[in-house]
Amino acid sequence: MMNLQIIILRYVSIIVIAVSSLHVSAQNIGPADSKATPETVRLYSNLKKLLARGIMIGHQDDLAYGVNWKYEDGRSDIKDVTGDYPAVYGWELGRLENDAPANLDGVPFDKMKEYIQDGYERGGVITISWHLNNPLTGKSAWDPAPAGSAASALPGGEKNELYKSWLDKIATFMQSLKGKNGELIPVIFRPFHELNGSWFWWGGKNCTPDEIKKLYQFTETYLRDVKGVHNLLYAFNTDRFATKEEYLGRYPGDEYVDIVGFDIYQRGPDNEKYMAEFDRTLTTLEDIAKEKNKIPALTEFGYGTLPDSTWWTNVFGKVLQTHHIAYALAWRNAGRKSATETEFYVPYTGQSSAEDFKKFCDSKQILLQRDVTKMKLYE
Ligand code: BMA
Repeated sequence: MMNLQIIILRYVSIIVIAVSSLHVSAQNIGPADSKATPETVRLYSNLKKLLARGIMIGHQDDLAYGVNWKYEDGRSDIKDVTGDYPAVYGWELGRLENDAPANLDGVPFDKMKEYIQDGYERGGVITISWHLNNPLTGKSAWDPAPAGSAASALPGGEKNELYKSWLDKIATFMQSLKGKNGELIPVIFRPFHELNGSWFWWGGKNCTPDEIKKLYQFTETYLRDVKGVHNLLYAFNTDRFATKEEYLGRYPGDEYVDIVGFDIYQRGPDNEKYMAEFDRTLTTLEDIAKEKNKIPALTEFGYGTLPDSTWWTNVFGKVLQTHHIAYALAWRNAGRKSATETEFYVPYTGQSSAEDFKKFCDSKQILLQRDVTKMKLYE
């Protein structure tokens, strides 16, 4: 009798262990959305494979405008300089929540849709950020006051209905992105970025870690389970950070995240200081990604107006190319913003770092459009 009990117990525990390990591996093989479309699942697994091959270069608003030009069909500052488009195309939905015809940087949403389709048809990757207004005050993403803005958007909060109506518009936009055969275009969605800094209402001192975690979770579950949006991979991203603990302090949980990233800009001429910090944060990011089985990426980077003609190969690339991340997205080439301000992060023809950028991009490890077209990331 005793022996039989032991045998049964042994079998039961073997079955329990087998089932739970199946559960763990099931969690690890697919994206956070278990109902993600086939193209989205393929992009997810191909991004993981690509880590061994190279790093894709991306650019925000690349097809819409550059330094000294706007809305010229087929044009791109990266293409002007290197002969090829970027592999990753960044776009931004801020003001979609207000039913505005164009985003906060003036890009019309209908044009943006066409650019997204163009990039996807070429085999490129699409990522979208959202500098959404403060739901509590109606002012911009940079309006930190008053505390409680993030909590107001949660269920039970006074702006939850308003926030849901914003997400309805995000869902409609995402579900309107279709390829030639009617399939949904996969998008790496990057809401609530730089959430360890205090410049947005969703970050740093302006809300508690618990509030922003809940808001990230609510946003994703609402889009996925209520609105049925299944063409998104979710990127979690901080700004520069000091420690792993800081990085994970506002992390919503493994079941909500596909891509882990951070944003870092070089500010000022101290290359050594920037390189040391960039190297350290990339190493920590890779550790976190490995531990959590996520895809690491540099979700925004740049050195404003590129004053160093060999920055790409001597500074940025020298560090980047010792790491394995899926992509690095340069921020937008807004060009002349006012009499005193010009903004760009990749060179345009004739800019002093243009030759060096081309050299950097010529490296086998650095991937532009043509490289990823060959890799067929959606198949
Ligand atoms: C910032 C600048 C702004 C822009 C904002 C959102 O870094 O480029 O001009 O409005 O991003 O795209």
